[in-house]
Amino acid sequence: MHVLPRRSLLAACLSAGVMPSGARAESDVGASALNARARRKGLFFGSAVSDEHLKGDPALLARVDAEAGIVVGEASFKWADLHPEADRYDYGRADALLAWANARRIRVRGHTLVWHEGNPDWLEPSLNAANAEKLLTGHIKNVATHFAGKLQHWDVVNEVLQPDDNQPLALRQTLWLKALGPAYIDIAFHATKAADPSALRVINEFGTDYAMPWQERRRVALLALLADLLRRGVPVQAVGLQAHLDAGETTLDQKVLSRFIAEIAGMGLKIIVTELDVRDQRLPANVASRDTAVADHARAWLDAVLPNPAVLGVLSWGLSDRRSWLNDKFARADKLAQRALPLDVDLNRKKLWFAIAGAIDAAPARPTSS
Ligand code: 9MR
Repeated sequence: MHVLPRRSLLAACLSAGVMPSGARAESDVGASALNARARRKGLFFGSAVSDEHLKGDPALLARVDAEAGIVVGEASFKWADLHPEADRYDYGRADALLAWANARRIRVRGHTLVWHEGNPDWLEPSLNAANAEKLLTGHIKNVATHFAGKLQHWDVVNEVLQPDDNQPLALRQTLWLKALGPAYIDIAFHATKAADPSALRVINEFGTDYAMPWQERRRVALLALLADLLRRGVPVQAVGLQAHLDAGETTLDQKVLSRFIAEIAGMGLKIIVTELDVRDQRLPANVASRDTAVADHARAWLDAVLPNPAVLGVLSWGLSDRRSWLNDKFARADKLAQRALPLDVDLNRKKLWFAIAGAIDAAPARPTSS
């Protein structure tokens, strides 16, 4: 019975757009957690988990358990982790994440089979036009077979676009493009399907969030690439939108974004928000105003994306500000930690958590929703 007042307090706070002061992590997990809310709409919510957390942060893992219906390894399914030497695979870290998730009935997505980063040192120097296809299909066959039937999705290729590189189809100039040409994408999707037909096959991409010209070029390039792949029967099934957002960016245009989503959906593809976080590098230090700006920005983005029924769910790139790649790549000048993720360093829910919850609550229920 004591649950009712707490839930109505939360509901009141949500509709007022504020977070209850003194809200405590331990006191409000459970039915109102993000994945539970998402499930009510036929969506999912999940988070990236790093190996460092899996090994040494049980408190954070307990919050992931409470909030997430799906997890993704921040690094543990990349080449560097899985394939450290040419003739050796190491499934230790990825299997540990899988075992942790399985024990909690949390699903797992695989990230990623092909990327120009996250590769072992041996790979690029040993790659040439003659051996590249064998290396690529060999890796995918080994890895996707190892996890066959155990993963919800595979990011088959990651970040393949870079219009500034002036390559065919606006593809990024990478080790794989140099060795195999654009066909490397086809090869990767076919090999993944052959090894694990059940995981949803995703092309994962960043930089399609804002109306500014360089992101407009990336949206146009992605739509053209998808059309090309589908026309040639490449078995791509979904687009992953990373959603590394920037609260200091002023060109978020919900109409542009929802039209883009609708174009992807119109091709018969699903959409997953795969790496949501909100950079606050350009915002003043004040925590309360940073949190509000971050939350409002994410809410505006999600409100443009979640209404489309092709969108399956959302994952954030980490659950708590205890760790974010943004502090390495986009460090604030004042050296303060970014407040980019739903929970703060003490694992308390922030305004961003409430913004995600509100956007999920506002999304229309999917027809498959029970
Ligand atoms: O957050 C990840 C960081 O810890 C790793 O060092 C890095 C290389 O493996 O990858 C980061 O994650 C990236 C993701 O795999 C793809 N999209 C961009 C993410 C941030 O760089």
